[in-house]
Amino acid sequence: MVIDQVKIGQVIGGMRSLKCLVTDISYLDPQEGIRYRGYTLPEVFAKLPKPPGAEMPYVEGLLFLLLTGDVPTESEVGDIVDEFKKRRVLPSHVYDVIDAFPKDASPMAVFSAAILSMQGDSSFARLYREGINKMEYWDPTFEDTMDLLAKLPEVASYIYSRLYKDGKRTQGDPNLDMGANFAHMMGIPKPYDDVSRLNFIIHADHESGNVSAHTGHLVGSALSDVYLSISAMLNGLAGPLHGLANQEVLRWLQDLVEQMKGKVPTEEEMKQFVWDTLNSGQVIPGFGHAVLRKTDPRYSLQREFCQTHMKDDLLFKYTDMLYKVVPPILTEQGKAKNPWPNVDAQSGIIHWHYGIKEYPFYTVLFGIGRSIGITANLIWDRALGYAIERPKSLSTAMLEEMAKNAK
Ligand code: AMX
Repeated sequence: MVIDQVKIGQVIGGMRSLKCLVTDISYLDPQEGIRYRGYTLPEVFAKLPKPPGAEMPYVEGLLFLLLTGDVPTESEVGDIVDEFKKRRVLPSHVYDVIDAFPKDASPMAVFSAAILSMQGDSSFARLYREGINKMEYWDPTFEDTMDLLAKLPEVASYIYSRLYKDGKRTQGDPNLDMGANFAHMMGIPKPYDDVSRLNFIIHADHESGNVSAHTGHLVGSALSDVYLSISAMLNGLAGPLHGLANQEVLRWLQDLVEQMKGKVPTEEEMKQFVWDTLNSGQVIPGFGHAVLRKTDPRYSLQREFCQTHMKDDLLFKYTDMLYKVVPPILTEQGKAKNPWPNVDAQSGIIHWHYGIKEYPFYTVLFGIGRSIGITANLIWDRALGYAIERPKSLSTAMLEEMAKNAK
């Protein structure tokens, strides 16, 4: 049955909107934003169990929801929290790998390499070598997922310490869930535990056609294990048009703060700054989206958090003014198909507020969250026996010939 037609514009234009992937984990509606297993993000945040006293749900509960489609009970979440605690400890060579990078290395490159360095522990790779039945592939993929997700906060916080701080290894706290433990290892007090939970949950999945999710699926489709697939997807996430955009937002805002000598600009001054950026041939970071055609609900959830916890923050005031000023300007300019803000317009300023001032690290935080959705997809890819990817390429001359014949 035909479900789509392929246009030349899509073939040379990044396969935009081509219906050629399957996932049941999430669906991105252009008007509504992402749904995880059928639930909008506000529903996810309302339904998932929360740690005592927390504003945001357990990240571990999201993994349960993405894998099963069911909202977990407190005790089901508790099981995953306990499993993660058992699997958190890093092999000592991971510290050596991180230490081997120069201090000015990209934290995404270090993150990707650190994950790759644990590939020798893959249960899937070992059992595959031993001849496991393909009906059982999903099981060691699940084990690898649990092992890797449990370790990501430890890896990331050590990269932060090594590249930007004193290089100390902070021990995880066995009493804490994933979000709170990450805040603890980063040495940032409350409510950064809730920031971590919020951040990991909203970044977890965005269908499977975006660069990071698609890379994870593509590499996994060759039966490469979870470590190889997640390391690869992080390299795509590191690109300026994808995960790196949140640091671009901050760099761009800091430029304006400098120009304004720390004052809040008037609306006119802000409009001028936006036009100057556009007129110099640059994009407005944090605005626009390949699929979305409205304000990103991930932006809105972070904005609500900022309004509750940091409404007097200077950068939040700037960001809020941009929300008012940029969409009409992008509409007037008439190029961007979506003039509304995306997730990245807001996330960097929250981490900055709580003391993470090293922007290159923001994409690592995105990467921890994104790993949850991609691994959930990989487990189902193995369970359903999805095929290795192999789309067909044509030459430009062939496309020209086809266009000529069509005329
Ligand atoms: N500012 C200025 N121009 C923009 C723009 C923006 N924020 N968003 C899109 N445009 C321009 C494009 O550059 C393109 O111009 P061109 O015709 O001269 O090449 C034109 O509008 C049409 O682009 P589009 O179809 O609306 O967007 P796209 O699907 O090609 O790209 C995206 C989507 C996100 C890369 C783009 O909107 C962009 O560059 N935004 C700024 C960077 C950003 O915020 N990235 C984060 C995305 C979310 C994520 O993955 N983390």
